[in-house]
Amino acid sequence: MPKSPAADARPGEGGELHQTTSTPEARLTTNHGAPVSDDQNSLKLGPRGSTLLEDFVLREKIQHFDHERIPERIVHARGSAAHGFFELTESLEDYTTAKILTEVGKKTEVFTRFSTVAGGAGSVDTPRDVRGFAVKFYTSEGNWDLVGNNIPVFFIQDAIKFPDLIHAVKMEADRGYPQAASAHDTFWDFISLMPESTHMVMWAMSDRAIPRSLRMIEGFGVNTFRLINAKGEATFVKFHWRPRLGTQSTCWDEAVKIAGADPDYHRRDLFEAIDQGDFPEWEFAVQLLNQAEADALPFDILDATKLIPEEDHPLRVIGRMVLNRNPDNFFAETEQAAFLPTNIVPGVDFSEDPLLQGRLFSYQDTQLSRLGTVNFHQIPINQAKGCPFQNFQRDGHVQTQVFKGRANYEPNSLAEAGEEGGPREDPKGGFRTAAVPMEGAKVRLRAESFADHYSQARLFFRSQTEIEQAHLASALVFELSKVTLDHVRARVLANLRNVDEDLAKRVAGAMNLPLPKASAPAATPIDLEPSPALRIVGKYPDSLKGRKVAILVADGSDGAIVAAVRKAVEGDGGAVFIVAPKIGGAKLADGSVLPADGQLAGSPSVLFDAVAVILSEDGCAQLLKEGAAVDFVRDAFGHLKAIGHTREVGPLLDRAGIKPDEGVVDLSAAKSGDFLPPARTRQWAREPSVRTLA
Ligand code: HDE
Repeated sequence: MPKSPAADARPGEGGELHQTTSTPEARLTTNHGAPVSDDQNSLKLGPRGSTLLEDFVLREKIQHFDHERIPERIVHARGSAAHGFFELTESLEDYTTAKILTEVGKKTEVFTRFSTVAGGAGSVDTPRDVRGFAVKFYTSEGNWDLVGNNIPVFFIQDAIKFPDLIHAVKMEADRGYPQAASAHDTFWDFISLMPESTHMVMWAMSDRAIPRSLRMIEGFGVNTFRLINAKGEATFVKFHWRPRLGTQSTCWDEAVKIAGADPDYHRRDLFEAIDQGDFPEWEFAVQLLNQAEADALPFDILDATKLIPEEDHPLRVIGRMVLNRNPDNFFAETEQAAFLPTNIVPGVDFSEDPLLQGRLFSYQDTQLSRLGTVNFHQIPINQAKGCPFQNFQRDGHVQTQVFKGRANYEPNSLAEAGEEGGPREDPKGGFRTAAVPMEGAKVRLRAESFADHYSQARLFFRSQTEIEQAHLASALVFELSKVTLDHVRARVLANLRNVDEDLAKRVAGAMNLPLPKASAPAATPIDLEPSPALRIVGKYPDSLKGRKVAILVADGSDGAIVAAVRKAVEGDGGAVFIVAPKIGGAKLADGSVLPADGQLAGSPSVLFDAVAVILSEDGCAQLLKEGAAVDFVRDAFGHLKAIGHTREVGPLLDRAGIKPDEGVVDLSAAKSGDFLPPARTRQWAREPSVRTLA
């Protein structure tokens, strides 16, 4: 009986192919096993050619290379992933029969892929964008894919608008730019005409869309699902992931510079953290609502542009996810991973959310053009590893399983003749759709209960701290200033007036544009109780765990101060990165050489959470001539980071125009530990002195 190919691998029977090995006797062969005698020279007529068509070794190698690329994902093309496990800490057995949600203490393998949405596979990691947060749980009842984002709501209410949304945000059709950016005409044109997108736009303009690290983002299932218990009762559920390292972001100017300094900033950060045993972890939580509670919400629980405030329906933490293993091969795993919202387990069910309903078709379908075969579930990363899969589906492109016997249909009675008859349905344990009563006429209509497009946009904006509101307003100014169509800008402003008068005024004022008449909302917005849970400022964790501090040194630096800062930072859970003008390191005052982790020009301060500049008088004099050194401290200051420094660094700080504040710590005078409190957060109070915010 066919099983998960990984289970019983035998050559020719599916499962893993012979891997390349690095033992001395390992022999280079063609794909078909013919040993290769010379991998340096093609077969020629004489040493100077011509090359012969007969050279099957050359042809096979080049042909395989020619076809190495596959179509990238139509959205979420740029992604980074890791393996790990999920562990349930609290059972939901009153609500669901799903084993993954009831077997406390059981560890289930997961593969989690994070992504940006708009950019291509080779685009940078730090654009202003939503982040995908897709988790594949290899459960004992089949794969469960929770394909979410780091923002709990979506731009549109109905799947039929998805192609329009994505066409609008991607590179403009005639010119092929901008790449990985929403700051352009077509995106804002679409947004301005789709008021339902306003709530998500608030999130996308907030600092959540420029995360510090993939290890520091929240995750949300976005769509409403149902849990089904043993009695067949249904409960609405929203899924949440909360990072142990807290939700942290970058500054916009910083994100832009990181894009140049390290386009792989997030991918590298995730890979290195896991490689060094610093495993990222998330809490898994649910919000549960029965029908009466759902009916009492001031919006429709099926509307994906709405969230359920935590203050009204608290999160219940039921498990954790740890990512502890990097993929062995980026293409085989991260690229070929196929996430499907239709991958669901008994005890969990969909809701009628019209966005989710469309997703149920799209993901399965897109894999055909991306992975090229209906058998994409046989690719190792996609196999149902937690359990066997067996059915009567056969053949197709790249079939890797060798099925035995004649049973490829059902019902059959072959077992009565002693032959293998194959699997049968399981009416008790199999997946069952909740018998939710429904009736109605066939219509193309948007429910009245979906009409309020502004109340939650207002809720989000008004729930933010002043700093976050200013960042959000400034992001709108940045994006709309890149828009070239006056009428589009005006329409966005007209819509913003329904969110918050002050916000609209600030954005218009910062663009020097008149405030147009407010647009007419489909439903009058209401004032909801602010939700402090929606803020991120003021919630950074009280340690440097997961963060990186750069120490800039040069010849003559004081090794004792370097050692003290290193001890303090590492003692607080942070990592230290030594930056020096030369990669070979710096000769310290005591004559010893301190090796560098990075050279100054290639290690700008945008890549770190805080910096310490430990220079002698001579060292500082030398670095005054280096633009990269001046930028190093100027950017650190501009990006609201703590700067620790020796007294001799004064001239460099002056050159960078820095007026020391509480976040600038003289390490010659203070204890190195004094550097820690400012290093653990951003110096928000400094911001008005370094840039004008809307
Ligand atoms: Fe997706 N989405 N999506 N999406 N989505 C894809 O599937 C789609 C939506 C999300 O790491 C595609 O395999 C439609 C919401 C993530 O591989 C595609 C609609 C949310 C990923 C697709 C949505 C998401 C995708 C492209 C509206 C948050 C990356 C490649 C009805 C809950 C998964 C692929 C990965 C990927 C369709 C809306 C999250 C085209 C039609 C809402 C994280 O099938």
